[in-house]
Parts: sequence; structure tokens; C-alpha cells
Amino acid sequence: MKLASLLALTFAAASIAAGPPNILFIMSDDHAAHAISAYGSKVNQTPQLDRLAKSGTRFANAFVTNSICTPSRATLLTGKYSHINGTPVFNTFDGSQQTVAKLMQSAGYHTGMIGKWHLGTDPTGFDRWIILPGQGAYNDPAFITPAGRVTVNGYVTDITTDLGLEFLSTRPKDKPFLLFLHQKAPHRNWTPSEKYRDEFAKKTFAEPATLFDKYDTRPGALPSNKQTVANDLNNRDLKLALDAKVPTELEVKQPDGTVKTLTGDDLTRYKYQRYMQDYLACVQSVDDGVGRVLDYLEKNGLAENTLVFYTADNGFFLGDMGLFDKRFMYEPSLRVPLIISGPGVKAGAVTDAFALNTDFASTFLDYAGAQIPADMQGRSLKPVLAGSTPADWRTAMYYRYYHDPGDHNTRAHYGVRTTTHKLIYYWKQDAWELFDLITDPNEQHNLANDPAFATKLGELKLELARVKKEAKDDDQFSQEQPKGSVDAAKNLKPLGVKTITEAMSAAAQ
Ligand SMILES: [Ca+2]
Repeated sequence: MKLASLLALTFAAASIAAGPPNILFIMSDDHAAHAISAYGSKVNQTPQLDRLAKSGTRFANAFVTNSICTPSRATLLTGKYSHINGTPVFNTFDGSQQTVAKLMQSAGYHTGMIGKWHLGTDPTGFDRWIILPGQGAYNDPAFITPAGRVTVNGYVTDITTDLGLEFLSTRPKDKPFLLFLHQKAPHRNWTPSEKYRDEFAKKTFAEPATLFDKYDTRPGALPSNKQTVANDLNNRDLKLALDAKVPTELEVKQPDGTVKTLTGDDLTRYKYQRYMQDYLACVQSVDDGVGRVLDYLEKNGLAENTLVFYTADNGFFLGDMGLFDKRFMYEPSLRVPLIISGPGVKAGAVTDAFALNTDFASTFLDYAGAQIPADMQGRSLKPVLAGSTPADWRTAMYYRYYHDPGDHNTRAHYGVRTTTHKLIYYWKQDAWELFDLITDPNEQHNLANDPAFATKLGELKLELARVKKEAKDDDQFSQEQPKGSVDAAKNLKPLGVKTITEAMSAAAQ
């Protein structure tokens, strides 16, 4: 037998013996796609995420269905929209319901949950879990485990990665694993590591074209929102003082040593730079962590049979429309990064197929060879990843945000995004916004009141009604949301400062 055929046979046998793939799902908090170089970032370089994109498939159109932390995480676990899984705002998640973690456990997977959780109740369906309380802390963070509360000294992004590597090295080797490795960064109050703080504080970043957006033609929600770079970044955000006062003038030392008092647009520009310096420094540590995990998989023979996902729980405004934060259905916040590599995934590919965070649960189950429950609302991405998007793949997606007024005086809304247009409805204001995403990708010109677009508006209203019905949204939470806060304090047994190994031992059920 020729060597080539022998090798082919050996590889075939190895892939059969390998069984269902491991799944490593890395999710960061508030990481905008446009802060990743593989997505064409104009403000930073992310070599490790680019490396993942090179070995896998990058989704150019990945969206979340409710752009906010807790609801997004509930959707990941259930494969369902907020109005079906019962978590539309920051209310506690009912962990007794069907979740993908439980289903994967039943399918023979060793399951783990590490890092930011923010669902209020304890994780269910995980063999090992260690989560940050609420938002968690950037430095010397506390973690909640089934055994009690532990503290691990160091920087949270590095620690979360270390815990992930410890999970991998101590896992039972006779089972495939599903690991949710959830970074807290780069969430507000953007606190960089010592490694990157000074380096990024010296950088200057390109301003987005819409930093000084005046919100003309969009009076429904934008003018009253309180997540603007100009008027809402406070002393704490800007690392000027510990209070939440918003500076309206500021003495800043110039490169030539003189001191200048900044006000108005100059001050907004300064705030934008300070915000980006810290936010992007946080992103850099997340990127490092992705690299360390990829190295581990390669060195330990796991790369061949492990699917690696990278995504974020929501998008983020990087000064776009003059904003920070998320929540709105506008592109910077609706859109999330999604890069997937692994067995059966086309390498170096970019797909335009719409992926939603409702799709993850079905995708995991599909790869595991397990049955996908009929009540899950997403669709497996597996064929898309193999390079053959089904002919009937979605070309429109439904979105709904509820938290009104919330922390930033955001108006509740729902809408539909197609491949070319977006229609948003602020139901409490009865205000419509229609955008042509091809001619106006920055969503500056609301066409809803333009008679020339009356036909298009009518078509999109019908499309919105269709996707809303398809998502089984009967306005269940349109007026009142469930009670119970994910940030309520808990009395837990304090176990003191622990090493990574000790902390991970406490994570066992
Ligand atoms: Ca988030």
C-alpha cells in the first residue's frame, strides 16, 4: 500500500475515533466587531482573533436579538428570544427550564461555565462552574462556586483564561467537553491591565464619522438617551476621580507642556480618546487570552477536534452616533463579532449569512449529534460553516429591546433588519425609523416620514409583522417586565484567597 493511502486510512480512523467535537465558546462582554482587525477595525489590532479568523469562518452579519448583557446570556442558554425564555431585562433567569447546557450534558458532554454569568440564579447543567458575582471586578476578583465565594488575585481577564486552561487540563479525557469561557472585559468601567494601561494611554485613535451626530430626523429616542460621549462619560469613566460627576470643562496638559482648558467639542474629542484608550487596552488582554487558549489546544492535540467560537454578548458604540454602550438596534450595537473554527469549518472564509445568538444552542446540539428541540428558535450554523448555506436561510431578523428607561434613559423598541433595510418602532412613543443600509450605513437619515419611501415603509411593516409573529412575540412583556434583580446581593460562604487550581477544584459540583 502506498504511503499516501495508508496515511489517508489512518486519518479516517482517527477522525472516527475522535467522536463528537469539543466545543470551546469564548464570549466577551461588550466587544464591538469594529474593534477587531479581522473586521476591518480602524482603531486597533487583534492578532489572535485574526489568527482564529484565518483558521475558520467569520460572520460578516452576526446579530443579537436583544442587545444587553443578561437577556443575551439567557438567549445563548435557551436558543430562545427574551419573551419566550422569560428574561427580557435584568431579571433573574429561571434555570429550571430547558437549557443547552443540560441537553449537552445528557448527550455525554463534560460541561463548564467560567467567568461572567450575570443571570442572578446559579448555573444549571454544568459539571463545573465558577462565575463572577454580578458584573465582577477587574482586579483581584471574587468568584462564586458551588462551594462558596473565592477570591483570586490578579487581573480578571488573565484569571478567566487561566481558569479555562485549568478546566481543560483537569477535564475527564474520555468525554467531549463544552466550555463557556466568558470574559468580563471590555465592560465599563474599562480598567486596563498594568501590561497595556500606559501603552494605550499614549495612543490617539481615529474618530468615527458620526461622533458629533445631531440626531436630525431621529427624534424618537436618540435625543433623550444618556449614553453620549459628550454628556454622559463621567469622572469615574475618564479615570479623573471616583465620583460620577460629568466634567464640562477640563484642564489638560498638551504635548508641548502647556495646559489648555477644554470645553465643547474639544472636550468631547478628549473624552472619546480617553474612553478608547481604556476600552481598547481591555480588548488587548482579551485577544491575548484567545491566543493562549489556541496555543493550549494546539500543543495538547485538541485543535483538530475542537470547535472554537468567539463572540460577544452585544455590540457597542465606539463613539458612533456620539455614543458609548449598546441597547439600540443601530448597527454598532446590534452587530456582534462571530468567528468559528474547527473540524468541518471552512478556513479563511467570510460568510454574509445572518447568524443570531438564538442559533448557538442548536449549533452545539447539531455538532454533538443530539436532537434539537422543536421549541428552540434558532437554527444550526453547521451547514453555513461547511460552506453551503441552505437556500432557505433567513434574510431578515427580528429584534426587541425592553429596558426602558434603564441606566441610560433608552426607549424600548423593536424592529426588523433585512439585507438592505432596517425598520425600528419605538412603541411607547409610536415613532418609526426606516434606514436604507446600502446608501446610509451609518443610519443618519430616517426615511420613515419621507413620502418617497411610503411603499418601502409599507413593505417593511409587513415584514416586521411577519418576523414578530414567527418569533412568537405576542407583546408578552411590552408593558411590564418580570421582577427580581440579577444584581441582588447574596450571602455566600467566604473561602478566602485561592490559587487557580484551588479555585477550579471549588468549581466541581
Ligand atoms: Ca454586555
